[in-house]
Amino acid sequence: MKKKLNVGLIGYGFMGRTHSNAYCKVGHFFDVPYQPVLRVVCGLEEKVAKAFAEQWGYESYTTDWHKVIEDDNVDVVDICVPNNVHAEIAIAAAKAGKAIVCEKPLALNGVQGKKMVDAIEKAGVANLVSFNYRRVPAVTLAKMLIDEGRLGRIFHYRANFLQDWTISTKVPQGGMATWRLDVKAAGSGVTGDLLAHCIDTAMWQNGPIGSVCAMTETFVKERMHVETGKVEPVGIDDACTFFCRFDNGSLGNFESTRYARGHKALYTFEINGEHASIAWDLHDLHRLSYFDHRDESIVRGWRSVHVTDSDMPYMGHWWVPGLQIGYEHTFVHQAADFLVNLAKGKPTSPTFREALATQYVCDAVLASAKEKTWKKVKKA
Ligand code: SOE
Repeated sequence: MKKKLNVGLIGYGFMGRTHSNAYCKVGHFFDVPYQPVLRVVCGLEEKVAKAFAEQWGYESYTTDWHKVIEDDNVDVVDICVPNNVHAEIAIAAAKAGKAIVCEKPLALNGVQGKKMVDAIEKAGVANLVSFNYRRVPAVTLAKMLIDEGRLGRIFHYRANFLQDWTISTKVPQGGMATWRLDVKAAGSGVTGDLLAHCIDTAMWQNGPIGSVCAMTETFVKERMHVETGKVEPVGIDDACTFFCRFDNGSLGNFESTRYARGHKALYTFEINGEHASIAWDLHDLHRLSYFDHRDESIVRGWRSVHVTDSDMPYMGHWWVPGLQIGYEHTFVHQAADFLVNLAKGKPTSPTFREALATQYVCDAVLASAKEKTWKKVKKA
C-alpha cells in the first residue's frame, strides 16, 4: 500500500481542474511513492465548491482557505486562485509546514514573490510553481538537446504567446471568469499571464536573462468591472513585446498579445545555435522541429520529430509509440515529478525561487515599458 498524501486544493476554476485531474491520474501511469487523496477543495461560492467536490471526488469542501491550512490531515496545499491571493495563502501554508504547489505566476510582483520565497525557505517546505509547459515532452526534449550541446553556442531565442479573446470591448474585467483583466487581481496582463510561461521555459533552456527592453500597450482602456458594475480604467498590459540579453550572450525576442485575431493559444519558440536550431509550437505540441547543419547536405533540412516514442521524455508512461498525449498530461508529469522528489526530499523545478527569477524578469519588462529604457534584471 502506498503512503497517502492528502491534497487541499484552493481554487476550483480552470487550474483547479487541471491539478485535480493530475492527482487522479498520476498513480495510474507513473510509479509514484504516494497516493494523492483529494481531501478538501476550497472556493468562494459554497454551491460551486460542493459541486466541484462531488464531481472530482474531494472528501469535503469549504469556503474558507484558512480551514485548509489548519487541517492537520492536509499534506499539500495546492494554490489555484487569482494571483493577488497567492502570497497570503502560500505564506500561511509554509508556516503550517505544508508542502505547496502554486499556480503561475508566483505573485503580483517581485517584492511579494521574495516574501513568499523567504517564508517557504525558512519553513523548509517542499514547493513548486506550476509552469506546466516545461513538461510537454517535446519541450523537455528540446531542453535535453540543448544540454547535450547539440546546438552549440546559442545566438537567438525567440518566443511568442498569442491569443485573441479580449478584442471585444464588451469583455468585462474582474470576477471569476475575467479576473485576468483586473490589475488588482492579476498584477499585470499578458506579461505575467503568458510571457511568464515563455520566460520560464527560456531561462530553463538557455539560462538567466540579464537585461530587457520592452514596450506594452493597453488597447482597450476601459472595461465594465464585474464586481462594481461600473466602467473602470484597465490597468493591465494587453500586449507586450520585449528584447533581452541572456547572460550567455544570446539575444532574446519575446512577444505576447491577446489581440492576435485567429490565435487562441499559440505558444511558439525557436532557438538558433551554431550547429542546429529547434522550433516548437503548442498547437502541434507533440512535434519538435530540428535542423542540424552537420547533416550531409543532400539530406539536410528541418526534421519534424514526432515525440511519442517510449524513450522520449515521459512518453514511456503513456500509450504505444505513435500515439499522442496533450495539454492535461503536462500537469500529470508535474505531479509525478513532484511526488517522486518529495519522497526523496529533493526540490522540484521550478521552485518558488526559480519562479521568483521569472517574476523579476516580468518586473523589469513592465518597468522598461513604463520608463522607455533598458532595465537590468534583479537576480533571485
Ligand atoms: C490565459 O488565457 C491562460 O489560461 C493562462 O492563464 C494559462 O497559463 C495559459 O496556459 C493559457 O492561457
